[in-house]
Amino acid sequence: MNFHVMTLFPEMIERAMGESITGRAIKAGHISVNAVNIRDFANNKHNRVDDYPYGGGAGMVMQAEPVYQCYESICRSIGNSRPRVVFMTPQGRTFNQQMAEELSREEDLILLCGHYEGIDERVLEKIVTDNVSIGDYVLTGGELPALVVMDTISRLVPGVLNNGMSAVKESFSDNLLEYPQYTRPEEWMGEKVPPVLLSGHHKNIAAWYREQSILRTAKNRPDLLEKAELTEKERQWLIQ
Ligand code: 6GU
Repeated sequence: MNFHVMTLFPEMIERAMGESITGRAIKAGHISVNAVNIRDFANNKHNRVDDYPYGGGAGMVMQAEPVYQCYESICRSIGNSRPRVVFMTPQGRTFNQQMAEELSREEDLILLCGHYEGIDERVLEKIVTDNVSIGDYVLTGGELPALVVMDTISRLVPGVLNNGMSAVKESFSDNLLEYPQYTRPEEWMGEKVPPVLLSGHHKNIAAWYREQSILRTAKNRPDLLEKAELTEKERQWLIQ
């Protein structure tokens, strides 16, 4: 997976993606991150890329031309292919695991990060294929959302996670939240690890995990529970 990020803050993207699991994935060649500064495509000597909005109103608007030239430059760098362009905007569709799975099948992805009050609609109409938000709150720019989207996609790319299973069976793939985890010591601040986990009885352990997942989902995300595939016995157990 090759990520290309159009941004006014390329260091924010490079620094964050260079750490931890995504950093290791870059070094191993499983993913690449190409952060391109939209300001490098400003067409005036002051390197301005924003201007006042027509019609008035608060704030500034990013101009169409620098964004478009930045996009063309990225496309030229990958043999004139035209990858999907994901515009990070609070007006977009709310990002979820299913969207991440779909996007992870692309070879190249362009992420466009807005700033100021927005971007001139005309360039958005020309290049954007997907409008994506990360939730119902407003951030100062699209960089953090782009990082969220790239991180989520990266861990789905083959080879990025060491354990081949861990990307598959986790929260949201089955609409159930993860069960609680414990490690040494066996007792901490007077609190013991649930005895079943020390029993070595794998069938009982699997049943306990399932039970805990269902309880957690019922408590924190009842909306997910409606979509989860519970047996009739499990549904009865939950309402008793
Ligand atoms: Cl994608 N951008 C901004 N600026 N704010 C957001 C967002 C995106 N998603 C949620 N809030």
